[in-house]
Amino acid sequence: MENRFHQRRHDLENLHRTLLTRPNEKQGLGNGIIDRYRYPVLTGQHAPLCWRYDFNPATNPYLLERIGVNAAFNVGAIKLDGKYLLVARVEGLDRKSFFAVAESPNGIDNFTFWERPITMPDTDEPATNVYDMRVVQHEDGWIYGLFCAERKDPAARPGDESAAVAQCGIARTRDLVTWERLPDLQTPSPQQRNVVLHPEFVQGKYALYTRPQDSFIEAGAGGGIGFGLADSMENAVVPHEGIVDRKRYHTVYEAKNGQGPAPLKTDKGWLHLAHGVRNTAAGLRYVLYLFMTDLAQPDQVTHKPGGYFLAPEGEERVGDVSNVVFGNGWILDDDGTVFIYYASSDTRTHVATSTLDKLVDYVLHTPPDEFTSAASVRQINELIDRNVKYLEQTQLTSVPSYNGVGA
Ligand code: M1P
Repeated sequence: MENRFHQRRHDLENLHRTLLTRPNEKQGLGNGIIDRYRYPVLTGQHAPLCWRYDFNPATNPYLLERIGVNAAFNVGAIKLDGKYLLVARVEGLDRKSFFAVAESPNGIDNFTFWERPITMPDTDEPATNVYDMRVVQHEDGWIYGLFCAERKDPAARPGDESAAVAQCGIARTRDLVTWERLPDLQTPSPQQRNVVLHPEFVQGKYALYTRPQDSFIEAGAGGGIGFGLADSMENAVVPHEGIVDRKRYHTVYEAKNGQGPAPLKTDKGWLHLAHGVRNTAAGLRYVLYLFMTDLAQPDQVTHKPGGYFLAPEGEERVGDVSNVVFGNGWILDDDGTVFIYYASSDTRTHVATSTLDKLVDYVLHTPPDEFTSAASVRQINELIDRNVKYLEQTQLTSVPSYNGVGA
């Protein structure tokens, strides 16, 4: 018995070590906008064995997993002291999510959770579930974590055990270890999810991207990525929400959308990552898109490519909530590399890399959605015309990329 215990412990530790140290590999030729990687960077299986197993043979003679971890996804991200840090939504088998930090030396592999999950202080009204933290280094000197704090709907009909209220929880820290909890954000909307703090003051105030919603799931009438100003984060109140990026019929964000992480500052404007949701016969489909807002007025969209730049592919399409990609964390490195951390199907976390220059080029020069099939065909014809002209001028019509017939 003792031997079997020790053998199992040895095997578990080996397997875990192999997973944590597995080198990631850039995937082959993609669309040029991003590079994908072969392996997820974080999964439930990355959770330390010490969180899951009681290693005392007297109290766990079969070395059973005592506390299982189901998933690690929807991560906030920040680079601190040269380390790439993800604040993951870790979900137990009991469906409760909590936050835990995983660090990597290079941003693409070797992610290892810190010793303990984050102990997040509560407010006077404790949340049942917390998830999807957006981590932002604000110019006021604090690192803020904004996340969804979910509670049972006090107005739920008797017997309705699913009705919930989502609000924006706020906490701040200097080191991601010790967190000071602040009161939840107050807005005119009955529910809030996907709230993100802008990294700089706007008109001398804290600026927040919001996502007003009529109910727990439906964005409803207020639908879109909202924006509002708050005097303070210690008692954050957004008295008025304007809509920055509205949901719209027959787009990839026709059902709802939400700001991803805090936008990145570029010399052309603020670069935003967001998720868009549409309904299908197979359920909701979540994809990621990019847009840009004005440097002085970050609630004014200046450029927005049509469609998505990242959608679930292959194994990413399957998980606890299939056909979903969700991105609430990215890191801009000193050399201009952008690490986009996205989760697939509410189960695991991946990285895609790009550069700020490439993403800006994509956003500035990709045709916008013009909302009809006819307009999409016109855009393709315009591109073909430009290509024909260019290739004729440069006499390169025989290059393999020119594969139109009868143009
Ligand atoms: O299940 C997909 C996502 O659904 C919610 O996002 P949204 O509010 O935009 O619909 C969130 O619960 C998110 O965590 C989840 O990944």
